[in-house]
Amino acid sequence: GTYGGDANGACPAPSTMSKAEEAKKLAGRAAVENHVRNNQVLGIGSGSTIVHAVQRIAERVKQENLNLVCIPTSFQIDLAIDGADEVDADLNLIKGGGGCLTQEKIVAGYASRFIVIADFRKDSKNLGDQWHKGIPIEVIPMAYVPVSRAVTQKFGGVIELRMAVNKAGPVVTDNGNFILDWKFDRVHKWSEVNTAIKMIPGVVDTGLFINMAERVYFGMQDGSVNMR
Ligand code: ABF
Repeated sequence: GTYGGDANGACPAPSTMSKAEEAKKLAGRAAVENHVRNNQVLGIGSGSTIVHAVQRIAERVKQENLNLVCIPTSFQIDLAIDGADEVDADLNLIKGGGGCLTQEKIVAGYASRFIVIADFRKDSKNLGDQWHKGIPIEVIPMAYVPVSRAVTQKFGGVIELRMAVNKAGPVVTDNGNFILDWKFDRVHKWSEVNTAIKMIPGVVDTGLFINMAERVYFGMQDGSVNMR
């Protein structure tokens, strides 16, 4: 596919990039138009797509004098909006290209409604069709070797410890943990795989978001917004 990834620093070709940026804006603004209401508590995710949603929220707060509370984590969130790295036909997601998967899952998990915004490059029938950087798994640092073995022995594929851009050492998450990127070699039953990986001692969470998204807004190349 055309996806080159941006959360990890790899850049797609410039023409794709601007189309994608425009598409992110479309998706982000459409979701805010349709779901944000006065007096809500909003959970806000991370990434470059969510920036456009936040800009639209700010405009609406001014124009419509909305009273909103926006927080990164809470147990009383009405609506959470976030980006994703890949979305399959059943609205299962891969997230965590930027390394914030655990916080993002907490926010999404405690929100009454979870809406995803993405550009057209993230739309896959099966996970892996578009995104080949794998599924991020956040691990307690001392466990990264046995967790890597356990995952690949059970489910195949290869696992890499995510390294800092300057290669000086592993990426350390906001929670003080490491990230493993599991490059799977085939389509799996993701719900079962997610549960099994979460049961491995040392795993904090996975970038698989199963049955969590209620709706996804894809900004398209032709200026339209596709909803799923
Ligand atoms: C967060 O930001 C992450 O889960 C995902 O990796 C990334 C998507 O970023 P972008 O919107 O920049 O593609 O949503």
